[in-house]
Amino acid sequence: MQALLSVSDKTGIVEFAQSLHALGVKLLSTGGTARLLAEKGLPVTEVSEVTGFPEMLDGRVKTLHPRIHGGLLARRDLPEHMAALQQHGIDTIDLLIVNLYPFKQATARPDCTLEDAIENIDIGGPAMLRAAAKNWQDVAVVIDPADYARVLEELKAGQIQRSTKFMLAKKVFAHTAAYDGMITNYLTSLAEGAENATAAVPQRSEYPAVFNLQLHKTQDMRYGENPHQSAAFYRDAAPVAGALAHYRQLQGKELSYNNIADADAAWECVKTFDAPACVIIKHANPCGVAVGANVAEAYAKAFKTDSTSAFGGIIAFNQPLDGAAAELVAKQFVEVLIAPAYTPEALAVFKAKQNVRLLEVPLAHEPNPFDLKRVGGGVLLQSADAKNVAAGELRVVTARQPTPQQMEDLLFAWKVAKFVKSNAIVFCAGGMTLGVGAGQMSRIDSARIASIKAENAGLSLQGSAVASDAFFPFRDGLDVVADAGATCVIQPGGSVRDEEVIAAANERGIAMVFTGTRHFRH
Ligand code: 93A
Repeated sequence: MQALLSVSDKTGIVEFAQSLHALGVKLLSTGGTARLLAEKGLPVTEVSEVTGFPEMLDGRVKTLHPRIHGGLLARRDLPEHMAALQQHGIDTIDLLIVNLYPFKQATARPDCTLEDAIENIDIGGPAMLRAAAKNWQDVAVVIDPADYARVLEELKAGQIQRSTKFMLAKKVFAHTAAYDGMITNYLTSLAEGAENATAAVPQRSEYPAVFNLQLHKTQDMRYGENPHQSAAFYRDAAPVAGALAHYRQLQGKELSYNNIADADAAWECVKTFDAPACVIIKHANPCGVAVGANVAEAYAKAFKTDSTSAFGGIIAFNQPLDGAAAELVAKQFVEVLIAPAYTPEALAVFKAKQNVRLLEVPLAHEPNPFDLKRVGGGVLLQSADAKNVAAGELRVVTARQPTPQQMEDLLFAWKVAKFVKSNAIVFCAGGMTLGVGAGQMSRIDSARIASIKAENAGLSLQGSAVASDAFFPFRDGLDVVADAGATCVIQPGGSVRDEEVIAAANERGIAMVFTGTRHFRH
């Protein structure tokens, strides 16, 4: 058996080669890798000895040769192929260990010139990788040092398993595709005139011209948003810490498309609170959000906001769900529960309700790197709305100052409003939502709906705090929330009629705070 080793990332390569040698595998290698192995006393044949050509053109041509590619591509089951190898005196290469020039690291350096980048484009490596992966039944190809151990283990046991070889080949094509994507992204994101620059070339935007998201399908769904639509869940190759994609389903029916979308909305919202919190989502909007002394209290408060809509809702907690909270939740019809953990008592409560989907997601606060939306013929890409307003950015614009209690209510309402579809109006008090107006084309209608919902729930808005995700364009919206009983308001400000709205707030004795930040959500 013959192995060819040619790696830029030399992590673990010496130990791996030593083990291969101990198993009687013949070692073939390129310049730098061969030197390293020889230094460690390993018998290694240089590729240049096999090809009869020295490494040429500053290493640009090392392995690009029929003696190498013949050994990789020949099908062992075809006598004609094997006869051709014999005729030309070519040995088979049965194991290929390659990783590529570090293009990503090179171009991440601020002083990287176009020439540096170009020199870091690997040609021979991907050619060998693709050859070996194409011939996966006969050649095992290892691109990732993390796979060295598994390959060795199987070799020691006799041979590399067919399933392992197929897995390794798939990894290669994913890798070379990503590698080419990286090169395209880099080149297409360079500022104009880059081809003539000799110094480091700046990149134009954090968004490359070719969008190269690495996704893996993890789940096929029975259907999409509606039963006549097909759907699947694709997970980022490396989801950020705390993302819903890390979920582990402990019980319950299969998750649907809408379940996952709503679970994400619930989880992203509940994660923004430090105190024990509960978020109940219906059709992508919060219909109840609350904090409490514990998760049971948070749930009880959140449920009160809109117990009618909470039916069949998606409920998330930011702290482990305990038995007391589980007993309360189990009284309502719930589709999905999300929590960082479940106590044994909580699990026992849901044992009798096997239809309830329980998701466990490790809690962490790394923001999603971006947000994307499908539009006809393309996608819109933006950074995620990760902004949390800082105390220093708040500006009281009215004669009346909010009391510390009002300020607390306002900031709570502001946090919730970010997760409500625009136009969003959110009444709150005492760490809970009282009325949520969502997804209306007019802000005044959202305000009316929010107050009607509070009334329907039997909740008083007297002395409440209200958040508006964007500015009030006219004083009419403010009048609606004041009529409903709100005594303090939080909103971005920035309307041409701010003066009119501030005057209205002063007239009605309301304290109003501007955040300077808008939270549209569509
Ligand atoms: O410059 S290349 O594109 N031309 C080649 O023929 C070639 N063959 C292997 N780069 C080539 N390689 C790459 O060299 C490998 O993919 C690996 O990253 C690197 C290992 O070089 P060395 O063993 O000299 O450190």
